[in-house]
Parts: sequence; structure tokens; C-alpha cells
Amino acid sequence: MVIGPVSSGKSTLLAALGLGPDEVRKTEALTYNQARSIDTPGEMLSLPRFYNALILNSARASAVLMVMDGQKPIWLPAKIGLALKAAVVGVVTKIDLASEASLEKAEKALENSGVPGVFRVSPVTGQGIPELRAWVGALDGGPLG
Ligand SMILES: Nc1nc2c(ncn2[C@@H]2O[C@H](COP(=O)(O)OP(=O)(O)OP(=O)(O)O)[C@@H](O)[C@H]2O)c(=O)[nH]1
Ligand SMILES: [Mg+2]
Repeated sequence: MVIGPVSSGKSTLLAALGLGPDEVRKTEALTYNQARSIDTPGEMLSLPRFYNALILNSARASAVLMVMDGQKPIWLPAKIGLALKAAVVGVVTKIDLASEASLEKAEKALENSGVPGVFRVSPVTGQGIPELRAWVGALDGGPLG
């Protein structure tokens, strides 16, 4: 499952990991990509009335990737990572566009949201994707175990 701000690169990341969707467009609703992944629109993280839906659906996933745009880091709800019902890991995306200072800010914001461990990736250059794919692949029962 991917969660993160609007346009942070969640759907693009799922596609790069081979977990769907086949075609990346704006995500309009919480979407199950067959048994491969759960995609969420960034709006669900900016509107508190949607938090419960994120938390409930996270129970269906083996892992949650909390995605942060490395170029435009923003503060997330404090400690929200602790409420999710799956293993959670932070992923800073768009590292092909971001400065080191901005990447560090993104990692701070993830840490503040209660999300441990951070991968730095770019689906555009492929940096960090094999490492993240290996982490996801090592989960029991696949991504939606
Ligand atoms: N340069 C670059 N662009 C990226 C990267 N990841 C995503 N993008 C671009 O960022 C934009 C938003 O990507 P999406 O994957 O749709 O973002 P999202 O988080 O799914 O957005 P919502 O569904 O609206 O919440 C698209 O134009 C992508 O092509 C990256 O690593 N590098
Ligand atoms: Mg999307």
C-alpha cells in the first residue's frame, strides 16, 4: 500500500515496482490493483476524515510505503505511521530532481510522522528501485499477504 501527499509519486512508484497500475494517472479514489497493491489519492492524507479509511485498509496490506516527494517535502500528521496496521517504511522519491538539503528535510518529515527507515528512489532513473523491490519481495506472502 502507498500513502503520501498529492503528486508525491505514489502511483509512479507502484508502476516502477511492477505492482501496478499499468497506466499512471491522477488517483481519484482508494484503488486495489488486483492482489498486487493498494493505491491511495494524496487527498486522503490531507483530510483527517479519511484517516480511518487509510488505517482500515492498511490491515489488508503486508506493508505500507509512506511516500514523500524529495523535491517538495511537507509535514505529515505526527505519528500517523504508528496507527497503520502493517509494516511501514518511508520512501523519498524524485531524488533525480531534489537537492541533498531537500532530501534531508523529507527524511525528517517522515521521521516525525512515525515512519522508520527510509529508501531514496527515483522511478525515472531507476535509482534505489532494486533495493526497495527486494525489501517488498521479502515480505511474507507478497505485497498483499
Ligand atoms: N522526475 C521525476 N518525476 C516523478 C518521479 N516520480 C513521479 N514523478 C512525476 O510526478 C508526478 C506525480 O506522480 P504520481 O505518481 O501521479 O503521484 P501520486 O502520488 O500518485 O499523486 P496522487 O495520485 O494525485 O496522489 C507525475 O508527473 C510523475 O511523472 C520521479 O522519481 N522523478
Ligand atoms: Mg496516484
